Amino acid sequence: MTRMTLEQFNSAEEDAAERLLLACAAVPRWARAVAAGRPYASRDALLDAARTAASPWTEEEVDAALARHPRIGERAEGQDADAAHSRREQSGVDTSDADVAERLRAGNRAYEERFGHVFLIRAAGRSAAEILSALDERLGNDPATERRVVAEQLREIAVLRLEKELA
Ligand code: 2AL
Repeated sequence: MTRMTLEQFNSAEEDAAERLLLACAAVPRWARAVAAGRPYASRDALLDAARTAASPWTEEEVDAALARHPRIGERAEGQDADAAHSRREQSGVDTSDADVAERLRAGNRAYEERFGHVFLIRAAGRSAAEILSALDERLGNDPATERRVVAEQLREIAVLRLEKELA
């Protein structure tokens, strides 16, 4: 998944740097802000800047980032860099287990009915059981609380993806 070293990222064309960032989170203002902060002295400085520029994201930015994420349990198709990230992140979710697949389908449906958008969680490092338990718990959130949780999960995903891109 590594596409660039930090040195390459620092000296890349604006377009290429922004493209790499947009695969981490589909938020153009964020990608522009992080790209404009180059050069970064270290990976940590870059990751800090990525976090800062994402805190907060506007409601519209959260919606834009959300729209690029497939449901948990649904495999992202295609060659886009963000689809490859998604497949890797969801590799711990075993949908060949019929019980897991059915519980995810039901949970996703209940969540979407309650909140009006896809259930979003940083899936990397989480098993299906952990994800299902988080889904259950989050169904009890009020919409404002849930909105904050979603934004935080999107930030976590973005920063983890950036770490992978720049190993
Ligand atoms: C995803 C995804 O594709 N990767 C990840 O960490 N979370 N999707 C989702 N609906 O939460």
